[in-house]
Amino acid sequence: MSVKPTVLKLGGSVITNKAKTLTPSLPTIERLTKEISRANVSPLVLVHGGGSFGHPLAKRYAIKEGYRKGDASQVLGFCETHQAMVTLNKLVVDVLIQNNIPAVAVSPSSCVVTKSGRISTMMQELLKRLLKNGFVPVLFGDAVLDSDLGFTILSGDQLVAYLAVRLKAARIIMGIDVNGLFTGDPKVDSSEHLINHITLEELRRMLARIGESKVTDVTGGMLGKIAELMPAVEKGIPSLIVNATKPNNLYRALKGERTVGTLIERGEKTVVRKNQGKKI
Ligand code: IP8
Repeated sequence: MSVKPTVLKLGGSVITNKAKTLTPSLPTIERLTKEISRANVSPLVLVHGGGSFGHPLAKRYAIKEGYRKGDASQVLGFCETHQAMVTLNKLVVDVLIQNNIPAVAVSPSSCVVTKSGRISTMMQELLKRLLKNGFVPVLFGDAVLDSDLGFTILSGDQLVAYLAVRLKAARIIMGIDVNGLFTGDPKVDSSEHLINHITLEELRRMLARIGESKVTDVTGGMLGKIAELMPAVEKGIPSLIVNATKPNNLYRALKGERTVGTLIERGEKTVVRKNQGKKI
C-alpha cells in the first residue's frame, strides 16, 4: 500500500436516532454514503459507532465493566450487543455497496482482544490485504473479549486511533453530530466559540474543561473521543472533527476542502529550558 489511508469514523449519533433504541437514520446513512462515493478517497478505512444500537444494550448488561462470574444473562447480553452492532453494520455496508463502494464488514469481536479495555492484539494483516486490493474495510465499536475483564466494550474511537497509527494513516476524519470542539459550552456562555485549529499542547491545557456527553454513551462522549485521538495526533496524524449531520461537510473534509470543524494537529513542540521552566 503506497498511498497512506484515510481513517473515517461515522459517529453513532449521526447514523442512528440516539433517542430511539435500535433505530437507524437511514436517510443520513444514504446521504453520507453518497458524499463518500463522490469524494472517491482511496485507500479508505471506515469505522462506525454504536448509537442507539450498541450503547443501550451495552449499558443494560454492563458489558464494559466486564464479565460477572456466573451471570448467564450478561453472557447473552454480550451476544445481543454484538449482534445489534452487526445489524447496524449490515445496514451501513449494504448502502455502501449499493453506491458502488467496495465495502467489506470486519467485525472487531472476531479480530481484536483487549486488556483492561485497551487493544492488546489485532489481526492487522487482513486489513492491510483488504486495503491493498482496493476494498474499504468497515469496522465498528463492538463487544470484544478482554484478557483481564473477560469481555468489554471497544469504542470505535479507540479503534480509529489504533488503526490510524498501525496503518500509518494520512489523516483521521471524525464525523460527529456537533461542529467540533468548543472553548466552552455556548449554551451557557454565548462568548464560547468553535475552535478551528488546536495543537496537542493547547488541547492538553483545555481537556479539563470539556464536559462529557449527557446522553447514554458508555464510551465517554466528546472527552473520550479527544483523549482517544491524542496518541494518533502525537504520531503526526492530523485529526479533523466535522459535523456529519450537515450536508456536504463530510464531502468537503474528505476532499481536503475548508469546512466547519476542529483540526487537531501535533504542532510545534514547545521547548522548555531546564531549571527555568520558561518556554522558549
Ligand atoms: O459508539 C461503542 O462504540 P462507539 C459500541 O464508537 C458499543 O463508542 C457496542 C457500545
